[in-house]
Parts: sequence; C-alpha cells; structure tokens
Amino acid sequence: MKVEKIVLRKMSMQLKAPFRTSFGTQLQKQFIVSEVHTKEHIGYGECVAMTVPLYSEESVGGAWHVMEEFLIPLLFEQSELRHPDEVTACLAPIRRNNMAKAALEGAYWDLFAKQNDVPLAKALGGNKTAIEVGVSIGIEENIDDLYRLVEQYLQQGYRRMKIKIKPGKDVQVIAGLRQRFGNIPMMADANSAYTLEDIDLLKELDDFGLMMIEQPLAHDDIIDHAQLQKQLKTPICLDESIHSVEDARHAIELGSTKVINIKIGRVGGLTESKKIHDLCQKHGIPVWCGGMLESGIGRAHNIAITSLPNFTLPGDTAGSSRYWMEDIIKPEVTVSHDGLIHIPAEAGIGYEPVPELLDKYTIQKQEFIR
Ligand code: OSB
Ligand code: MG
Repeated sequence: MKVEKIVLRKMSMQLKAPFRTSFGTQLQKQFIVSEVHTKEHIGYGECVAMTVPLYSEESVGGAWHVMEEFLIPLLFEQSELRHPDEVTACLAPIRRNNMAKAALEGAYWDLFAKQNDVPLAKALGGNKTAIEVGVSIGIEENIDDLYRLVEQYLQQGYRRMKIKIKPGKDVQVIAGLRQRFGNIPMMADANSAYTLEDIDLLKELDDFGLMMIEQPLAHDDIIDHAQLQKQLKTPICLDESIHSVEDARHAIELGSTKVINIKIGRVGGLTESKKIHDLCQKHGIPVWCGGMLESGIGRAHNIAITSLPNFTLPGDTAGSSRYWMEDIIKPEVTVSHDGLIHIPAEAGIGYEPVPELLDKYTIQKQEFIR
C-alpha cells in the first residue's frame, strides 16, 4: 500500500438526544476521522476515544497527539506496508493507546480491501450476508421515557434491548421493563458502577432472565468478576476490562466472563479483534460487537467485523438514525424491520463518506505528507 498522505480530522457532531451512562452524559460528540491516501484510493478510519477520558484513559486530544507525534511517523518510516497486520506490528512498540492505533489500522484495512476490490467483511474472513442488531439505551430520568424508547425500538425491529443501569436505577427499572414488555431479549450494562459489596443487589438482577450483565465491576478488574460470576446465574459480559487477546485469555481462564463485547477501538484494531474472536470461538464464548456512538465510518467497520461467525449475539451497531439527524456516509446504515443490517457488497467499508458532510463537521484538519 503506497500511502502518500494521511489526513486527520477532528469532528464535532450533535447526537439526536443526550446519551446517559453511569459515568456521564454525552450530547456533543467529538471524534477523529483518519484518512490514508494512495494515488487511487482513500481508506477511512474512526477514532472512538471520547472528549473526556471517562470510559477509558484515551481522549480525543490525547489520541490526536499520539497519532501525530508517534504513530504516523512510525508508519511513514516503513518502506511499504503490504498487509494491515503489518500496520499492527509496526505500531506495537508504542504501549496501549489502542483507540489511536485502531483509527489508523482501520483506515489501512479499508484501503487494503479497496485495493483488492473486496468488501472489508470478506477481507476480514467474514461469511455472513446480514447481521443481527440490538440497541443500547441510556439511563432515563423518567421511566415513561424509557418505556417509550423501548417500545419504539421494538417496533423498529431491534433484536435485543441493552439497558444502562447504575445504583438507584437498576432492579426496579429492569422489573418494570419485564412487567411491561414480558420476555423480550434484554440485557443490562453497568459500566463499572458496582463493587462486590453490592452482591445482594446484583443477585436480585438474577431473577429477570437477562441475557447477560455487562461490566458490573471495576473497569480494570478480572479478579472480582470471577468471584461474582460464581455467584450469579446470569452470564457476565466484559467490556472495559478487555484490551487484548491476552486479557481475553486471562478472563476466560479465570472464569470472569461468559461473553465478550468486542470494541475495535478498545482492543487496538481489527487484527486484534479477529484474534479475540478466534480465541473465544475456540473456548465456546460468544462475542458481539460493542459501539461507542460512532459515525457511519466507525459503524461500517463494526458491521464488517460482525460478519465473522462467532459474533452470534446481536451487537450495538444500531442504524444511523438512532444517533444522528444526518450521518456522514452514503447510504446511511439502515436496519430492516426484522432487525438486520445487510453487509454491503461494495469494496472496502462499503459506505461512502460524503466530502461535503465531512467538511461540514470538521473543526480541525491536518495533513501529513510522506
Ligand atoms: O459501555 O458499551 C458501552 C457508549 C459509549 C461508551 C460506552 C458504551 C456505550 C454504549 C453505546 O453502550 C453503544 C452504541 O450504541 O454505540
Ligand atoms: Mg459497555
């Protein structure tokens, strides 16, 4: 891949509605778009680090700095990178900074697929033509607003509801939803809002037949989660705690998790995501693709990785209209009435970023010429 230029754009887009988790509320979304240019093609990536490092230690400003000062110079030092796996290897000396790495690695994957004239899903080894989609619903102040949202998403066809919980907004909320909507496919995501001291409360959640409970304990823990899993029937799904295939192996060996939420950014790219997918498949651990409120560019990568066979549970890859008044890609991501997204047949990510819309939401742009 003869890359002549890399472009970084800092983007700012407003979500349709505030999204509240146990760690904070988001309305104005900032993120970085990365472009890798050859003479013929542009590969696109998205950095999912948030403005403020509340989900992980990475942030928009920090990721930009790491890409500019360290990652892009490392890539430009190589004479030629022939496969995206070589991008991963080239960036490996830099510790962590996974979201910054994934933004560049994802752009190289898109470029690689475009050069080979195949869909990204196929380049990754995916074999599905469509994927099942769920939706992640933030914490609502008012229970009736939550009921309205669940009803609306069920009507739109989403195949599972993920409900954000935190202390004071947990057992009663889930009980209310069960009473109102019956046995719908439902799970809860705590974003690390509890400790082992809350074991009795977490056991109460066991009565509601949830598909899983996501990251109930500390963001960097795999020890206490193993303790907790021994005392819960409900499968635990780790999100924040898994940054690599090694983390996944440790968590599986300890019995800390029965499901893994794979986020491409959190684990440092598509190559590492594939490794985690393969390891989990070997151990009978189902995976699904998490989301970070991405624009269409990041969403397209999420859709492509979900085409791999062990992504057997609906992911958080909802349609563009769940987040945005207008997305920056054409066509926008749409979900069918039976909760499926069809994998695009076009080369690369399969959705075309619209130049005018990219420019419209860009608040900072920098070009790095090789
Ligand atoms: O914990 O999965 C999470 C959004 C931002 C940060 C963390 C999380 C989330 C979501 C939303 O749950 C998933 C999405 O719809 O993109
Ligand atoms: Mg989560």
